[in-house]
Amino acid sequence: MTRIVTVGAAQLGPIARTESRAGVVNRLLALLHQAKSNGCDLVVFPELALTTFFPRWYFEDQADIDAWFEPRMPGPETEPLFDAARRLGIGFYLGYAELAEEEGRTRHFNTSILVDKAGVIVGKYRKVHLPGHAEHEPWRRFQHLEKRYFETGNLGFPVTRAFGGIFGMCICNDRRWPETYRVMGLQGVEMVLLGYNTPVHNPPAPEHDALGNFHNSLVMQSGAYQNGTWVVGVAKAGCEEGVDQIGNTIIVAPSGEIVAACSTLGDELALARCDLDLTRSFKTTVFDFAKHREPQHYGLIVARKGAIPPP
Ligand code: CDT
Repeated sequence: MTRIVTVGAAQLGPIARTESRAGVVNRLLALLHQAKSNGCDLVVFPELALTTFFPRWYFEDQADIDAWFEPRMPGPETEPLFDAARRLGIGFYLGYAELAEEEGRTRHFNTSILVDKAGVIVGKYRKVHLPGHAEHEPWRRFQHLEKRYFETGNLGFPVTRAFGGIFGMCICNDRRWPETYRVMGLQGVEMVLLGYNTPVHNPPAPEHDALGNFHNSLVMQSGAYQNGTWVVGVAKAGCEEGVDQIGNTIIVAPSGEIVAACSTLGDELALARCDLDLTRSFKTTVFDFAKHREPQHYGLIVARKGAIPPP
């Protein structure tokens, strides 16, 4: 049996601070059309794909912060994406900054949505692992203020039935954590979609800078193999407002092998015909969780945040 989903990993090059939402959406539409003419069912865009990566700057005024967020999805600038999805019959994953009115207050999340071929939102995810810091740190050449601008996601790692399979989402730093894939793996995920903005230089650990692409591939390839799932990881790449970001957009098979990759740091589509049934030979053999996983023998369950057992 084969269940083929043809996926376009739509890497973006840099987005300037002054670039309008409408201008960015035109770039996304160009990639969507290119994907459709190459037979894609689904296109994956990066994290925070509608603007420059704004957490690299320190803002105090709430209005200056909120200007980067979308109060509605679709909104006036993003509606053309949904219209095109409907007209072309192609789905997409989109990362954006979400302003939500919930529990009687305004909330800020780093969010992604999954839109089906009818242009309907069928899945939503809010980033759980927020990297960086909450206060201005002037010693850094650029900031990484995700902990200041976003709340921790409150939706867990849900999976969605779509495109003939079981789909999950995560965002950027989530991809470095095995729990991300395993929580979705335990729900039978067959394809994990994710976007990222990853600076080449990490100010607190410059000794890791040369390993950026290696770590990027390492975490997605192991997450795929250890859970018998496809993983599609898509960068916002290149030199954005003076900060170099890695590219290395890849599509990873359930075997852990990379089957498609971008080769530039600009707007580029990498394509793969992904057979969701390839997940079977991993999920029913070496990673048959029901048969071989032994959670009752893993010892102390450390569920508290940051908890490390005493020496
Ligand atoms: N956007 C994002 O999550 N980026 C992080 C950078 C980590 S360094 C603070 C990442 O894990 O790629």
